Amino acid sequence: QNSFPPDIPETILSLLQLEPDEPQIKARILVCLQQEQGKSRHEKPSTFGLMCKMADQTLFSIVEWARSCIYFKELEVGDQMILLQNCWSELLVFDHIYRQIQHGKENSILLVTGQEIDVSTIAAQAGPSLNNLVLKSQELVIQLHSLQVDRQEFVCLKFLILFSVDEKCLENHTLAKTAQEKINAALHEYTMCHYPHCMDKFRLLLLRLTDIRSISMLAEDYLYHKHMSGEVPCNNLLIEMLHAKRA
Ligand code: DR9
Repeated sequence: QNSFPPDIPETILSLLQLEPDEPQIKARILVCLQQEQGKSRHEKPSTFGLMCKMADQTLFSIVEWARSCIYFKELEVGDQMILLQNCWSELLVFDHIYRQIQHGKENSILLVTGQEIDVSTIAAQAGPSLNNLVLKSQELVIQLHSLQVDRQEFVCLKFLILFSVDEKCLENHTLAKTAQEKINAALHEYTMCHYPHCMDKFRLLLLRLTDIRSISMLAEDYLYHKHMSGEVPCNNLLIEMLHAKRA
């Protein structure tokens, strides 16, 4: 495959170039988790604690990605905060979902660390809320897989999630509106050109954003309850974002 196929819209090419390097992120997070395990020599950190750290670090790299994004980087910090507070959990969920699509196994999930966890293990260890979350996300993985969502579409959807706020909430209405319109148009053109046999792909892809939204809301609720029962480690970016949104 050519790395610069001429028939990919310019906007999508520029988003592809901003894609973070997954092996690099994986390595960084692994170091972070090792440090975490070294810290508490007496009591082994819980699975949950480590998973929180992992999600936290993933969120850091998502924020870094957003700050490098076209349009986003031109916004004032205030507007950037509004956008990120609105979508951080959706971006985390979508990141997780896309990793599962690439993983391509229904009976296990793949973490950013490269660790593979059997769904049966989760069924045995997790409570009902977490189980429901994993189940719902596996269903979405299957749907998106059967839609054959590709990397170009993935970066567009990520970008649409980042800008999925009523532009009236922002100082810079025009820029946000332009960003949404540009990506929508690019994604539409791309799907029509590359999947002509599936005229509806654009619409079907956008519909799935609703599922990501609802899974992310369940995930926030789950995390909030864990936080309230004192299980989430402190100094956690996830919790900070959770509070910022509910405040
Ligand atoms: C807020 C948005 C966050 C979205 C984050 C998506 C990325 C998270 C990536 C993967 C989640 C992997 C889940 C791994 C399961 C590990 C094995 C297991 O089942 O451990 C059980 C342990 C405790 O379970 P419980 O909370 O249900 O309590 C059980 C009770 O004590 C006895 O009945 O669960 C964990 O360790 C889960 C850690 C998740 C931490 C990440 C925080 C993010 C918040 C929500 C995650 C929802 C993920 C669903 C996938 C989209």
